[in-house]
Amino acid sequence: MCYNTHGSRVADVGGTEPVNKGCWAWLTQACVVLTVFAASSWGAGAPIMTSFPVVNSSTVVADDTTPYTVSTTFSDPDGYDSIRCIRVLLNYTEAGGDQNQGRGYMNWGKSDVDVTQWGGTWVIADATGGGRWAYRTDAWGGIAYITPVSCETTVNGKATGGSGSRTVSWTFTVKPAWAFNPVMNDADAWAADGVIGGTSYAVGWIDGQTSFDVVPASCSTFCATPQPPILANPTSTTVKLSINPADTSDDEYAIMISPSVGGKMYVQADGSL
Ligand SMILES: [Ca+2]
Ligand SMILES: [Ca+2]
Repeated sequence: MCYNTHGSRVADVGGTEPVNKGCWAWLTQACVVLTVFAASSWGAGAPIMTSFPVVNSSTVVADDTTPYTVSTTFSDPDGYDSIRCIRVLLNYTEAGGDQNQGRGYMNWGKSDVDVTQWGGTWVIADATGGGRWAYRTDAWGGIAYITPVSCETTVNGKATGGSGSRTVSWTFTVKPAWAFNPVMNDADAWAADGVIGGTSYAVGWIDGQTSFDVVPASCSTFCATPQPPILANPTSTTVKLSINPADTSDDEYAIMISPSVGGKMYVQADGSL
């Protein structure tokens, strides 16, 4: 579910999603879930996400050396010049408001005012392709889990007077502290257009749809396709889940529910989402 708030000052808070009781599914390492996004306009003038944020590898090695990118695209019916800020936050929805669960926060903006609009401590630099980019150091994981490296932006379509889009791609490396912490992750994105203090459309945080896992070293073996998990004792708020006895407990497992609940879909070690 996506959010769009017209003409408002949307701070770094997320929307809420309806709670759904969904079917259970599960994943092993490097499994990718991709949902086709049917983009639709929320009203004239507002930016529209046309490409979900995605990390360029389904398995990320936490060696703080291998570069990865996370990219997203927004279009705007007024042209790409209308878009003034695009942000990406790793595991934003999964954090459920607990900033300590974020794994890094980067953005792109037309100016320094755009990238620092919501406060906090940022390291700011020029973006390749124009504008400025920044990464936050004092919250949402800071630089404990990633080393931000660079940012590149490209445009397509019209600058003004018609639809145009902007793609932003941030390059980063991943630190060992992120390995299996948690196992499964995604990137969430946000955008705004117009001018601060004037007419502006702010698109609330949109949950990424492509998961990736973070591992301490390159995977040397991959387990076979697992059997369905075993569900038992369902109540209105709980269910008991077991690994299929045909599978080996020596493998690493991640359990996912779908659709997500409040933007959270992966079961943590303590059974919570
Ligand atoms: Ca616009
Ligand atoms: Ca997310």
